[in-house]
Amino acid sequence: PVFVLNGPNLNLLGTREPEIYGTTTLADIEALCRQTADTLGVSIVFEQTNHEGALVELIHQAGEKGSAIVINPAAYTHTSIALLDAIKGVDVPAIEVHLSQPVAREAFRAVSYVSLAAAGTISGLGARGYELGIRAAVQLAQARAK
Ligand code: CA2
Repeated sequence: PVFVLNGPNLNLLGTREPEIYGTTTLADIEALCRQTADTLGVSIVFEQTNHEGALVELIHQAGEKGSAIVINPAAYTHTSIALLDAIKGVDVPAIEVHLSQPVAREAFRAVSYVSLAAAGTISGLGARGYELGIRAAVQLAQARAK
């Protein structure tokens, strides 16, 4: 499976700050991801957690049981060397996804530790970024398997 991982506060999507994050809920995004995976003939594991260590463990699981990672690390993007090291430590490609365009926002969002290990980043396209992220992740995983 492709592991689609979501970081802190993304469970609140669709309830607040619609001007930044839209009205789409995380359940809507999960449905879009499952639809995309079905179209591509792959399975997904879809998880959200507010805990940094839990994300580290999910990345490890993806390294053991998954073919690729699509991750929106949310605020941990800008702070977490632990997530960076976890992605570096597993042998599967990771695509970083953001709903908003972090570099166009506050200065502290311009830095991404996760980008140092990600194969690519999709930002600013809302929920559609997840679909594009899954497509990119599957292509990278298939290219590796050849
Ligand atoms: O644009 C993104 O996807 C972010 O990863 C979202 C994070 C933010 O810290 C990153 O800089 C960019 C925040 C996710 C929290 O989402 C909320 C949604 C509704 C209400 C409150 C928070």
